[in-house]
Amino acid sequence: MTDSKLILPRRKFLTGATLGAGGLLLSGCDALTENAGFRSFLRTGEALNKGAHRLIMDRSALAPEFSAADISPIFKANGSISGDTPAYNAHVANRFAAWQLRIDGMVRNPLSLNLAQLMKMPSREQITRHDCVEGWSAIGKWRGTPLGLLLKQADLSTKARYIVFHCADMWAPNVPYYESVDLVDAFHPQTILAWSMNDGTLPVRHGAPLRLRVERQLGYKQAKYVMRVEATDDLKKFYGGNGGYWEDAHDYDWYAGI
Ligand SMILES: Nc1nc2c(c(=O)[nH]1)N[C@H]1C(S)=C(S)[C@@H](COP(=O)(O)O)O[C@H]1N2
Ligand SMILES: [Mo]
Repeated sequence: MTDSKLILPRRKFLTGATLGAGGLLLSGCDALTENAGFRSFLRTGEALNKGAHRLIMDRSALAPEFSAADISPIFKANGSISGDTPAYNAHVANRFAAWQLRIDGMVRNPLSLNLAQLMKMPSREQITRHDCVEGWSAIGKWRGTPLGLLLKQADLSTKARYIVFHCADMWAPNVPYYESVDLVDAFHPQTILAWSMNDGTLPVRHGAPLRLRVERQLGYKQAKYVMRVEATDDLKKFYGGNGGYWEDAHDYDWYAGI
């Protein structure tokens, strides 16, 4: 037996060991998603769009977090830059003093919480990168209430499968912005309803008084102007039935994992 035959497998093994479990998992996913046949399989049909992509990812992994020095000096505001309805504008004028977040649907203990109550709860702070499908990214610091904590307080029903976020901004008559996530993302440790951005109160253009941060997904999932959080067993019950404004309007993937 020659030396090279002995050395080659050992070197392969060392590379694998150095990469670690996360690295190996990632390279496995890359190999799959680089395969054109598998990519088109992923995009086939609604059931697969909601399932296959999620199955090949490590759903509990954390999105990268950055340091204060990485925070973008300019963070673009995109989509709606205000809730811009008479009711929303009245809340802005009143500095959201009378505003309340409603948490209802498939919960045993529906909640109404004002901003002060939300801010008194345990919160999480994270510096993360926002990636918009339009091709820009920005790093910002977010602080907010973990969604999982709120859902536990609301006593989520065992029948619930998705969490829907109802937003203030209307894109057409009877067409508000809305978004939804499954329960894995709802209880992910980095999924928060943020009321602070870059150490200040959340600005109106970035979704005041409350916006979702679901850091393992693309920008359009980060619902701004969240007024109501509703637990449900079926996304077909809402608007166009695809789980979000862009999913209904433009065929965007419901699961926008990054
Ligand atoms: N309510 C609401 N949420 C929204 C949008 C919107 O138009 N309305 N736009 C989405 C898109 S496409 C992006 S990229 C981000 C932009 O967030 P930002 O304005 O804080 O950058 O918000 C998302 N959430
Ligand atoms: Mo976006």
